[in-house]
Amino acid sequence: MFVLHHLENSRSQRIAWALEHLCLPYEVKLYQRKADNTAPDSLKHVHPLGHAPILQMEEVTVAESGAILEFLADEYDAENKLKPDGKVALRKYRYWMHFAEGSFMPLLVMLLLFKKIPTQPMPFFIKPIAKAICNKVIDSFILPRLNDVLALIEKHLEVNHWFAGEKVSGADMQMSFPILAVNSVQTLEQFPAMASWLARVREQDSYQRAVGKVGEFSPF
Ligand SMILES: N[C@@H](CCC(=O)N[C@@H](CS)C(=O)NCC(=O)O)C(=O)O
Repeated sequence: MFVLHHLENSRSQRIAWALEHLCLPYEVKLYQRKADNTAPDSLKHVHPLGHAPILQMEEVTVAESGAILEFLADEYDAENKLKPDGKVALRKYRYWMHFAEGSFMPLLVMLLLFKKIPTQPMPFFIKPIAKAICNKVIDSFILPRLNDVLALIEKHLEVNHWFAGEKVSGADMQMSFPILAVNSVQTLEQFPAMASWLARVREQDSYQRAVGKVGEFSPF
């Protein structure tokens, strides 16, 4: 029996989807976020960084959503339901698996932080300066890069049903979290291929079962 250490409203949703997709039995251990939205210290008893997701199976503890998906693919995926076996599909799978946390999520986290900084308590005369600096970073650095990322995803999904090509894979699971995060703050009207992909994701039985157990991401 797997234990999925799940922080509410978090990336662990990806792993619940993968476990459901592979029909593996698991128990969800839920952790509530602290008032500042960070993880409770109790998660550090499971892994030193205390970030979710963390998956445990007997004496094995795996952190990092990409590494967890790879672990499940290597050890519990005889039918290649998570990791495709064709050369081209595998290349796409690998690219998007890494892209999600390497190129996409850092921009979303930066955006969240730079939007949050000016709302924090500070001397009143500093606030407008903090706001101006943060807006400058958002407009000149984060948004242009985020727009490039979204355009690249849209282009890929215009000609690929799933991120790795024809079949749903771990790459869709990994990409689902940042796309849901974007979709939670803006409409995907400008990105019809991404919107159709998200609709297909939500139609998956395994996805619905996962959401039934751990919920779907919603903005803080
Ligand atoms: N790259 C890691 C990121 C893990 C991560 O930052 N998880 C967030 C939840 S979405 C977390 O635990 N945040 C709480 C905190 O930073 O205190 C992964 O993909 O697993």
